[in-house]
Amino acid sequence: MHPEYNPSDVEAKWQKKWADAHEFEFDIKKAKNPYYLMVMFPYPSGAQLHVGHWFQYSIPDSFGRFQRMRGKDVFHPMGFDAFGLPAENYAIKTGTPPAKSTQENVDAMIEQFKRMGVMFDWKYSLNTSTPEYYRWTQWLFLQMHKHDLAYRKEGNVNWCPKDQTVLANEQVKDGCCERCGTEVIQKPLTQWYWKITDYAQRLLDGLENLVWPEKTKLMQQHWIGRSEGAEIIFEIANDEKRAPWAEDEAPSKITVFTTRPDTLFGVTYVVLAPEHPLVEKITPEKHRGAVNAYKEEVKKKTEMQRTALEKDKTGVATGAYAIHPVTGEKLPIWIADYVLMNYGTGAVMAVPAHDERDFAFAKEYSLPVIQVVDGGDITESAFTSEGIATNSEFLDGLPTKEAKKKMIAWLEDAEKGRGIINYRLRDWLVSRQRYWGSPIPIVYDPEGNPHPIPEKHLPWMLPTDVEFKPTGKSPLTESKEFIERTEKIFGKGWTPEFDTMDTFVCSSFYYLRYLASGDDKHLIDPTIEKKWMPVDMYIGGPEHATMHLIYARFVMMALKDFGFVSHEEPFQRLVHQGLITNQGAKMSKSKGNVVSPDSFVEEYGSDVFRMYLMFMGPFTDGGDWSDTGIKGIARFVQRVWRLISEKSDAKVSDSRDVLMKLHRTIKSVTDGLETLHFNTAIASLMELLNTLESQEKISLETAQTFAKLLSPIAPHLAEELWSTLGGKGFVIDQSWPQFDHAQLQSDTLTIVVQVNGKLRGDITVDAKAKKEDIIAEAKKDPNVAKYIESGIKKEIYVPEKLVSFVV
Ligand code: ANZ
Repeated sequence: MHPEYNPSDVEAKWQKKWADAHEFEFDIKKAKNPYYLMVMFPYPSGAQLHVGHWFQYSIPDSFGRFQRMRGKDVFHPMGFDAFGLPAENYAIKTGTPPAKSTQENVDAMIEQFKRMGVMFDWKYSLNTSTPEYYRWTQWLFLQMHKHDLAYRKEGNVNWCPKDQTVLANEQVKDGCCERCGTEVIQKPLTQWYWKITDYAQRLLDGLENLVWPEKTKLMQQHWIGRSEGAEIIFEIANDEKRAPWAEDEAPSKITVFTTRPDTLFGVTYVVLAPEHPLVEKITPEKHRGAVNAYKEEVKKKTEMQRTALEKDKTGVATGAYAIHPVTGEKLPIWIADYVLMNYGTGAVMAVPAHDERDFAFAKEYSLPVIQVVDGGDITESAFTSEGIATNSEFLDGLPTKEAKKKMIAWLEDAEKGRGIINYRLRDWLVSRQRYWGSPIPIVYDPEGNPHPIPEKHLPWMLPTDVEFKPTGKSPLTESKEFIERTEKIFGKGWTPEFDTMDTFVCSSFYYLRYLASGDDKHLIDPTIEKKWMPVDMYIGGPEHATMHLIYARFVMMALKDFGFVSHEEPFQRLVHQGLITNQGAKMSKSKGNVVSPDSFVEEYGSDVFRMYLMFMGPFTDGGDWSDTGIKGIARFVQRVWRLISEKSDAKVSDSRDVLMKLHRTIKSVTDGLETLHFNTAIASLMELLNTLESQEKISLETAQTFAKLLSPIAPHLAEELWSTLGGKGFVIDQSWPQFDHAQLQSDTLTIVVQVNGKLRGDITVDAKAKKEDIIAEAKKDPNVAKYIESGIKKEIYVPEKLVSFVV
């Protein structure tokens, strides 16, 4: 009788054996059959790894182990996204300098990762806040600058009053700071941007060949927001009572962006965004009071409040008029907050009959509504679908698509407009007024002109003589050392750029730096890039659908254009893990509902804990935490241990039924792991266990196969089983079991027999039996026989399933 399986001894033993044998040390140069597996790296936030981390990191490790046993050289590195607000806020709270607390947290996390038994080779790790890493963040900035993709612009930016920093559009969620939830305000500032908009079309086109969740691709499409339409020029009516301006400054036209040029004959007024620079110039004296008062009111609203469809429409007339480009009719010019300055041209031709917001506005202010598309009713609401043009002179009778084309051709001909493609995507605002980030490698001459810092000065060190508390000004302005360093290198009166970079810059290329570990000469060696990129499987949360996952694609494309990499897309296959919740809520420290895995790992071992998380449901679904089922998994482990240690026998061979069950299990575990349905893989191993337990003895070969199948999902247990069975080397170095098609089929079939549609019995026949023999057999069944005595009118045979008699 073997003793109970003791996970904590066994797991420590195998972790040591793996380490002693350098089992998971990797060599990217030697690998022959590369498979690059990446999981989005964590923030070292000081928290202990919680259940959600275990879910996110231990399960992909199982996928990696599976690919390794299938003969792939699996490169599965892990690093730390260490710059940014979480680490900085933690440092502020605890009073330790972020460099120190970050390093402590990283070390603590590495220890916890080791307890999981994951295959990471820490030699390939990275930490984005170290000078070795951020010199490349800065190098990337210089490359962007060199290729005219980095520029400085003054404008209204999103400002978080709590975090005291600028935010990119992507970091504003429903008008609030994505990190702290504070309502974001607009603030005029001069900031650095990267021209991601130059890549809008390529970012859209590239999506097609990626094996990504459809929903994520749709979110990116929506974020990039391609609209085909036209810019149309409306002359401004020359009105005596207009605002006084010098003759040469006279604004003469408004350009609008529309996706429905076919509705041009239905325009009844024109709307400018309240911030539009023309407003001041066209508004006659008499209307200025009302216009300015309205502009003040609008300043208080967030973009979200302004654009909500269901909100009451507000606006004021400017008193100026525009001229319809075709009919020459005079149209009033209004300002209204539903028109935004930062989309299209900040001006709209309003077609109340066919646009909901224009419809609501026209009803509110009693403006005319003219139907120009047939096919729907406009008494209650606008008709926004396509239809047939009407009331539209030369467009009449044309379906919408053709009417658009014809209208654009007319406008281009008359030089009153042109067809254009508009994207919702905005350039990426990369500067931040915070301490804990990579300094932007720019210095200013005494006249204030920016100059890139020559590469030989990289890494451009983040100074340490700084109070890192946020004050609204960049904390780096306080560093004496930073200012002195700049003057020493560049000359008297020169100043450094005080802003640091958005942390999304750090994570936009880290997939390349894992492959360039220790290389401080190149971003990445081109032969290695060719061999390893793109990442074969990237796993991470769906919350990164737009930010990180668009930035990384943009940076890879730009690096390809600069000649540093050969591929254009970083991540070929993408999977989002589900969320582990606690009573329905996301686990987070601030909510105080974080579940620590420690006591469970202590009691049951890390294999049981990992398997239990897998068993909660499909990896992509996540689930609600509850510990009620963990004992069931622990029992499974003990049963497997007993089975293998007590029943396996080298002298025994298995029955046909046992072999069939085994091969069916190999098939379903393989399918389950390939598709990340670890729960079904475990369920079929449980069924196999039931079958094997019912045998007197099982063959050594079957027992060994069981250990191999278990190896990706319960790595320590599997090693222990393997060595108990006398297996050579590590089980993780064995090749993955193959199933035999011939063994999947049973020798016999069970056929049900019906009489007049009612079930009357079932028969067992040879799998190769002929139709006639099966029917004859069915007739002989005693229960069937008594119902067919009266004589059979019809016989039906559904192969491998049923025989049906009609009497
Ligand atoms: C006339 C029109 C008629 C429009 C019609 C729609 C339907 P997407 O598809 O999102 O690109 N628009 C343009 N610029 C705007 C701005 N700065 N703020 C608010 N709305 C703006 O939307 C383009 C449409 O949104 C444009 O087409 C314009 O209204 C409006 F039957 O022009 B349309």
